[in-house]
Formats: sequence, structure tokens, C-alpha cells
Amino acid sequence: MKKIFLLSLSLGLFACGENGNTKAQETETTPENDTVQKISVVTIPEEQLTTAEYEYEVVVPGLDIAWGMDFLPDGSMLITEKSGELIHFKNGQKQQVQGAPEVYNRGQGGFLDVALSPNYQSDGWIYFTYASSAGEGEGGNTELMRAKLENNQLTNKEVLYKAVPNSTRGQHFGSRIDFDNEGHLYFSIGDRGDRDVNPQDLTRDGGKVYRLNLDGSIPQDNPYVGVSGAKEAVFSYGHRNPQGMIFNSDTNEIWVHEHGPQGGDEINVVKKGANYGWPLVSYGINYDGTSFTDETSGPDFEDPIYYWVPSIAPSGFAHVTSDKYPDLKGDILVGSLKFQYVEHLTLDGKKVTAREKILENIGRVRDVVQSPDGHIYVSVEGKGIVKILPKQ
Ligand SMILES: [Ca+2]
Repeated sequence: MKKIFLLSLSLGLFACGENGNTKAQETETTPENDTVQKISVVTIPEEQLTTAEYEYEVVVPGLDIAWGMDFLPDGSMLITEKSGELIHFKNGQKQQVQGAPEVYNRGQGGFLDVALSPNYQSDGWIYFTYASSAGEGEGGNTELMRAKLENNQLTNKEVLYKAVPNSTRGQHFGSRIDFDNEGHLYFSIGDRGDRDVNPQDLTRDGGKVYRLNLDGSIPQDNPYVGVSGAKEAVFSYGHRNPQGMIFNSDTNEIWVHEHGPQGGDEINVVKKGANYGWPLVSYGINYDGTSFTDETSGPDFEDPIYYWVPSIAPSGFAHVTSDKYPDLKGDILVGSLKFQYVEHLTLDGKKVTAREKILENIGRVRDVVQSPDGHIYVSVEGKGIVKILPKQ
């Protein structure tokens, strides 16, 4: 397994990370192999958060917590309600799909993401993640299924992955699903509230990003194939709770964002076999104000490209490739549960250079998706799904 060791040139600069300095703080780590691109760790303070005016329209009203959504080729939508319903929204009507998986609806667990196969037109597969109580033990853990949609019914259901053990803890199920261009599916599972046990242990589920082939088999070039005891579906580890995932088509990489503790939500570029550090290194502190680690970085850990202080509680992640929003094109959008807006982060390559609020005060944002026709849809808890209207 190839491992990239990073030399941290400027750990000391981070001592000023939370003092309200109004300049974007940045440091650089230089890989020993200097053919690899430099990584910048950036945070931009709240004082520099600007607001953009966009109109929106409510497209699907009357939803509770619409956790995930995707679009069928006819333009209709599949929507997961956290409580367990799968909704097909077509021609202005909501229809409940029959045969949806039974979900363990507790705390942050329930029906989570939905994503159509990149080959949907030819293979018809739809992928789902949800909290499931299948298997031994009380409680639940995150499960990945694929199925087909026929006559408003899920058919050909296949469970592709079930994390173990079940736990009655309500925290950190993840989960988002996305795909690269090489026939792989990626999905995330959070640390399940067991931060000291799961994220750094490759023999345990939780605190990981997983990679499978589209049929659920393990890619033979996954980093821990053949490693005794390891979960061979694991692609990267040391994550806390990723609830946003994109395939960045400009860089050909999977990116995730993940909830930090108090402060320290992160955007990470997912690399094979990399350790993202949780809970050994973090830019955050405990919610009671105490520090659990003095370290923000280290030679064995992959740095985030961006982190938020204070936490915005990110959920939903979109990479804008559409021409319909020239101000957003090439950039990324992140939903904020806590501050109830969509955050637009301007990108220069992999470097975040500016942050901006869109749909200020709209409500808790759960998901952000660009539709195949290039519009941006946002799921807002208690409101439904809204479409951001391009500027005239
Ligand atoms: Ca980290």
C-alpha cells in the first residue's frame, strides 16, 4: 500500500485559528514526493461570509425530513423521508413507493440517501442507505441496498453491505452515496457515537468511507484487501460523520464533508487508504468547551482542505457543473442544518477562496442536489424541496 507522508511545515500557525482573525487562515503541507500537489488547509471566518440573493420556488411541499433525493430519467424524483417512506414525485403528485426497506428510525438514523446507478438507463439499479436493525444485537447500523423500481414497487432488492455491530446509540450513521467514473460506488458511515473505538480500527465498521463495485463486490485494489481482520470495503478511515459526498468531475475525486465536534467541520478529499484523523487530530473542541486533543494535524493524517469554526452542521453537498448559475459554476454547495442556509464555497482548484450564504434563513438544509437538467434542488426540513431559480 502506498502511503503519502506529509511534512507539516507550520503547525504553529494554527495556534491563532480561533482568535477572530479576519483574514483567511491558511497553511501548507508539502509531501516528501514533490510531484504531488501541495495541499492547503483553509478556514474563512464568519466575518467574511457574504450573502447572495437568489429566488426559489417550492417544488415538493409537505415533507418532513426529506433526507435524500435523486432524479429519474423522466425528470421525476425519488425522495427518502427519514421516517422510512420512499416517495416518487411525478407530475406534481407524491406517491409512496411500496417495498421500501424497513428502517431503524432513531436519533440521526432512519432512511438516508438514495442514488441512481450511473448506468441507470441500462441497468435500472437504485441504491439506498438507511439505518437497519437487521442482524444480531439491539439497535441498528447503516445498511446499503440496491433495488429496481417497477410499477411503484421496489423489486430485486439486494443488501450489499450491513455495518456491524448494531447499537442503540442515535448518533452518526452517515450516510451519503456517490460514484466515480470507473465503476465504483462510495458510501459513508459515521462513528456511531463510539469515537474512541470505531474510526481508527480497520476491523470495525464506522468512521469510514467505503468503496464497492456497482454489484456490491469488493474491488480487488481496495487498500485493505487481504489484510487480516480488516473490513475490505473500507477505502479511507478516521472520519467522524460524513453527511455530504460529491464526485468532483474537475479533479476526478470523491470529496466528503463531515460534522466535527464544536468547530471543526471538515471538507476532505478522499484518498485510498488515508486516515483523516478522527478523534486523534481535529480543529474542533468538545461541546462542553474542553479540548480532547491539542493536535490539529500530524504526519500520519490527511489534512482537510477546508474547516469551519464555528460548525455549520453540514448536510448535503453538490458540485455545480451546470451553466444555469454562472456565479456558482465549478464551485461547491453545502447545506447548513444549524444556520439554515446553503453555503456557496468558491473553489480555485482544491482551494476554498470565499464563502457566501444562499437562501438565508430558509430552514434546516438537509440535502443539495444538481438535477440532470442543471437546476439546483434543496431539501429543507419541514418545508419540502425547493428549486433555486437562476438569475434572469
Ligand atoms: Ca480530520
